[in-house]
Amino acid sequence: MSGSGNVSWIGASLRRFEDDRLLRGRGRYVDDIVSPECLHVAFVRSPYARAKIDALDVAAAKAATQVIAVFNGADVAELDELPVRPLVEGIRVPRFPILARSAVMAVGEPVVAIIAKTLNAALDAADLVEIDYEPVDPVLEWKNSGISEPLFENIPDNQALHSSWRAGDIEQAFSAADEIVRVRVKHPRLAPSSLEPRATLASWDETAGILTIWVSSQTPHRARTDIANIIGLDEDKVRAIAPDVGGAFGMKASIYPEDVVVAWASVQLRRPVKWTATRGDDLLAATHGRGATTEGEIAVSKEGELLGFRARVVCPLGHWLPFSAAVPAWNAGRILPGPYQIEAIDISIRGVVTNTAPIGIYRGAGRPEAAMLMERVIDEAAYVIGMDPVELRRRNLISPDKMPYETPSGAVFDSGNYSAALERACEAANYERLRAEQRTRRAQGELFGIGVACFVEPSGQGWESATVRLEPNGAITVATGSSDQGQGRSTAYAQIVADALRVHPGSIKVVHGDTASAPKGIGALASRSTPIGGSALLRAAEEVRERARGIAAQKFGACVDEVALDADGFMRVGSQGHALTWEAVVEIAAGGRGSDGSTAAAIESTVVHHADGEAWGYGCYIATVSIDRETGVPRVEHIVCVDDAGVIVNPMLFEGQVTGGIAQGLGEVLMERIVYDDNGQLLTGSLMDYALPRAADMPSVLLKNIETPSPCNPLGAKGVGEAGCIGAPPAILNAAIDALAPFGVRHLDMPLTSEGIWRGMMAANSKE
Ligand code: SMO
Repeated sequence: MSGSGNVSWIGASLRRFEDDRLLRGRGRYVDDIVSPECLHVAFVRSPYARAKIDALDVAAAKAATQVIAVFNGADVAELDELPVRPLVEGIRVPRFPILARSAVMAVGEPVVAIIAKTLNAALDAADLVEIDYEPVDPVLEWKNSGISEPLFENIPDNQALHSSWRAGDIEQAFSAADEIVRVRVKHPRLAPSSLEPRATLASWDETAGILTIWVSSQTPHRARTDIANIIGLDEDKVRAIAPDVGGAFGMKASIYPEDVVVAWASVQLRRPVKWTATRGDDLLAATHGRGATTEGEIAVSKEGELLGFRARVVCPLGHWLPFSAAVPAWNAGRILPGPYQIEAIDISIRGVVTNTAPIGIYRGAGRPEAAMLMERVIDEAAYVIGMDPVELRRRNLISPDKMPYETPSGAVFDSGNYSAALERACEAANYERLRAEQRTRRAQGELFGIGVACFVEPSGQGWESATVRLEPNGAITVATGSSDQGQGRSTAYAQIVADALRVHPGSIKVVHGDTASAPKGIGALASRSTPIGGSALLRAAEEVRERARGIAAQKFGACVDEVALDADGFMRVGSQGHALTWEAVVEIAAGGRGSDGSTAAAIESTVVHHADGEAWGYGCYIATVSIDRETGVPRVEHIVCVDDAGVIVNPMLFEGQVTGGIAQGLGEVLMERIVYDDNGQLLTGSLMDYALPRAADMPSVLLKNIETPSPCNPLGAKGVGEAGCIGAPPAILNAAIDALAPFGVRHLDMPLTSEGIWRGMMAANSKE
């Protein structure tokens, strides 16, 4: 606990403490954990998108060498189903068995689990399972009418969720408009593609009656609760540990049927059981992201006043619902019309079941869908009324004096200056000069476009927990319910506590991801970890500090408000005496207790912090794109990003988050796409077929920020983890369409493949 001088650790670009270990290959991921006598699982998965199972023969697999057990749907029929958050009223949840019983509903659905002494033995035995399927035509997209055969009895129209938001006089707005502008956006399905695929290891301790499950999860506490409920154990008999997790992006926010099988099999067989997904397993049966079709209609006056907005969002859900299945649709609906002041709205969302892999939350989870629709329709409106797209935005952004602003859909934007973000981005991009450059380059025959996008990013509701402990040996340990998947949380959290306790962040040990040592938490998702998780830590640290101050006051014979804390320790204000160091405080607090061998913390505080409201980050991005006239190959030349994440704990982590988000957003708009054929067969089952962006695809980026503290949490922080993949796609798509404006092209589909762009140019050419 060395002194820290008078520097403030919040706001310092500290290098990540975790990197030395992670970059040297010393990370410990689930698959690295070796358990003696561990069994391995192979799943036999459905080769059909939809089929009845007529017969199942596992005799040969059971008899195979080194095979310990073979389980099918009948064996796990007693287990409960995976839980779904009932976020949207009236949500209808498809019945989903842990292993398929009489029917399969998607390619990749687990049907049989083979448990063997080695993985290869399990995989070999999987080939011996005989299943007779009777294929049925799958439902891959929602059809407005003519549902011939519903997928689930309780969902007769295949529509699992529906909701709407209406405000203002929408009819009046549309009849008063000079122009009504419509756009339609089809989001490709995406694979979240974390570096580490899913992995689960479960170990049943017969003596203690405890099941320990190591799971690559961003929500270990919920994994514990869900696994315990499903397999019928008390929650306190299950310990979940998320060790190092190599990325998650929403894909690891729910447990999967495979996790349940691993946990249940470990209890049944009284042996450790491990399963690690391959990349192919994840492309096939982990949650996908996006996939929505959105339609927007905006009523605009000649002067550029946005009078009214209608939107319809249809989200495919797949054949089972992960815990947060309703989030993308719900977020998209409630966030629209984004950062613009439009009084009259009519927005509806629906989620539909399909014979495909489930769609879950994926970095942004509805925020990118809302931003894309809004930014496309604004650009089209600007084009139709002949106004510069920046100017149209400038006239309609919610003005800072309206903050906090209640949107027509009932969300409350806590703080911010959206216009300042737009002006800052224009300044940083040198917007006027860019337009001049565009005229020059166009005159030379180049296809060069400029795209702007403004967006908002809600960063979570509810609570998170934290414990701060002064250990008897003087160490400071902090534990958080908000776990880490590579974001650098240990460093950022140590900075927050270091500031409150006036110690060096390197002296703080951050513990997370283990239900046995961290207080119950929600987990790391929805951009909430810093605003809510960080605020819980700040408050716990302040409680510890105040208790220590009380001890110091007693020692000095002073009132608490006469005691100040600085890097040397606690001092009586105005006195020249020695400071009482943290070590000394610990000694006093532990006084007497050490003698009975107690290892209880000297001072400890646990706080469950409930956010006062939702902190809304926001930003404005400007992208430039050039397109090769002969081949249609697009090149993103530059992106300027202005983000407001409120108070920034670590600017280097902020930059890392925004840059990574841009890379994922760039993949989304330029190249990524999950493809099923008409029979529901996955055509993008490997990274040879599913295109991820590479380092060389990244344009140069210029990151700027505005710092408006959020009034919703004591840190003043807002989320920024999803910003890059909310702002970058619409800025890039708008830029690509602007590049083709000389052809009269007003629409391009994502992803922006050279083929699609070339066809767009050809089609526009032939119309002339
Ligand atoms: S898509 Mo995030 O993990 O809420």
